[in-house]
Amino acid sequence: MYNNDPVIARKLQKIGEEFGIPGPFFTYEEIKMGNVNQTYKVSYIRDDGSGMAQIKSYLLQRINTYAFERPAELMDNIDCVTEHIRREYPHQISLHFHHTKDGKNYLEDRDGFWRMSNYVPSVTFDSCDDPRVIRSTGEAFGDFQMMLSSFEAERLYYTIPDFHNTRKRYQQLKASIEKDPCGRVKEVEAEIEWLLSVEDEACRLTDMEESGELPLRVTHNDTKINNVLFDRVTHKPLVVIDLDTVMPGLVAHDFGDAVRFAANFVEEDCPEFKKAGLDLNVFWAFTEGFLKKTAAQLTSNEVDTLALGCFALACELATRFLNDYIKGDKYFKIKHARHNLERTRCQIALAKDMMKKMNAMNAIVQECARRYK
Ligand code: GN1
Ligand code: MG
Repeated sequence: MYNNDPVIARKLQKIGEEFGIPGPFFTYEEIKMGNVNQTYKVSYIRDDGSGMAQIKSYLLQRINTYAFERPAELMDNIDCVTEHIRREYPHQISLHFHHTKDGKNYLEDRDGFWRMSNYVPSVTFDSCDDPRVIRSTGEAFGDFQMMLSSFEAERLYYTIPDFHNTRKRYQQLKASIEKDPCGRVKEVEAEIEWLLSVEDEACRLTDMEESGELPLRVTHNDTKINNVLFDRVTHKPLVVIDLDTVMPGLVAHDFGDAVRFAANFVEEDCPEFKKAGLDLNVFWAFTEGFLKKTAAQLTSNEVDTLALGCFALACELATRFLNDYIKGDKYFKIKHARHNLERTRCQIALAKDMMKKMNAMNAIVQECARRYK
């Protein structure tokens, strides 16, 4: 806290003022969690009512406008969705965004596009093999989707069009390979070759979506386990966060993205990519939690595509990381030069392992769906 850069502190304090948050400003801490937006926890000193000082914290985020080209629409989506949840499920903890003097839930200045929300004291997990936490994560994402099942999808903007259109992701990758702007293609020929060899299987879910075989729902679309906040003591889920990509989508997108992140033996960017693979125990626990909340409402077509969704999402993320590597690391935040390449290799190793385990994954899905129907 004493290492705060005074220039950044002053900047964040000024933004807080724009959102009507009075001083005195105490401290800030950068939360290095997401790969796209920049997040700070900012803390202020408050009187607790008896003259004693207490700390009150908020979350301040700068939206990455390279990823989100129309951030005001995104904030509109978040407003609609959180309002719906607050109205229909008043006991559910939710995110509240502060408004500026001109009534907007964001602030645009020359440094970017900012938003400010309440800070929920909690703990998050980047990885976890405690089956209770994993089952709860499945329940939290299942619940989130069910809470939005009565929300009219047409009210939402597509914050990133074709976000889970795996075919388009492949097309974008191929276009970058063609241009090879940084001369990196030579180095990643093996990765390209493997990804192209499974293109049709990776895109099968997208093809089914396009042909209308699967219902469109309102989905979260970024279901990493660290987007669920848990109680610090009981480890019960409190709230699902990061609503930037809440849009119409498929249930298998949410299921698949959660599994490819949480059920990998290693973290998403592990340099020892050969250790990546699907932990069937974690998969089982997540599937149980998710289907406990959703099975009654899912069509049998949807259930049948859940395991495929995991493979599709692992391949989709591999194409996105590789595309970004080839383009010179423009989209995802990187910590070192080969970060996106390591992420790519990890997703490919995971997808290969999923191929081997597809029968087991499908059997687990069917068994849980039967149990919770
Ligand atoms: C990005 O920023 P974060 O960590 O919430 C990305 C997801 C990826 C993820 C990979 C808007 O999410 O789609 O799965 O990185 N979000 C966006 O770690 O592109
Ligand atoms: Mg996100």
